[in-house]
Amino acid sequence: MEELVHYTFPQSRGMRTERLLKAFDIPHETVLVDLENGGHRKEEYLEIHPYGRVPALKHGDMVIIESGAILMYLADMFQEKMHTPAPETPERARLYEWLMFLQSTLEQVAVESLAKQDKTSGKENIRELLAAMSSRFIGPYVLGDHFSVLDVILHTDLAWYKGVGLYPEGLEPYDSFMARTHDQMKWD
Ligand SMILES: N[C@@H](CCC(=O)N[C@@H](CS)C(=O)NCC(=O)O)C(=O)O
Repeated sequence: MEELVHYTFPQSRGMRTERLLKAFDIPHETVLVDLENGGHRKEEYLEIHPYGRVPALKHGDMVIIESGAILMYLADMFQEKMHTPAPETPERARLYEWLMFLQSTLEQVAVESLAKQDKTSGKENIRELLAAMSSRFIGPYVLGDHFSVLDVILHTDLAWYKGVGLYPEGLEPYDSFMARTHDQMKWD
């Protein structure tokens, strides 16, 4: 396998890709891009990521950016290990739905509420959206019987919401899901 190089920084969207690589023991090199000191604006990094953000992933000579795209790339590359559903199956459809939901719909609500410093209504909006999506949670893991890429991303995103005070406590199946998947996440 050609080497994987992950460009990231702690407490960034690189957490999503980092957690995925860690949870499934995918060998890779990590390059820390120092967001606090302008490492992402340096010319050498702009050759990796054209608009200077993290994460990015280099696989051999190919570079892919955008955390959601990287997740799907890795999910296809390690299809068996990550229990990625085959294309054109209902489970694959659920995977696409959830990834887009988490990265666009839900993240937008979170980012806006943090920007407005209105965590109370942000948390309530998140609760409503997650409650609605529980109909798409197959169980015991999101896509059914196996711990997959989607469980890692849902866990990582919900852990981030917990960290910033936006996690809607007491909502099932999410509270149980977080407890059930904790060890599989291989937190440091
Ligand atoms: N949609 C992108 C967002 C990437 C992003 O905004 N990353 C932030 C860290 S969370 C960043 O690199 N910020 C540096 C900057 O905006 O200058 C993704 O999911 O990869």
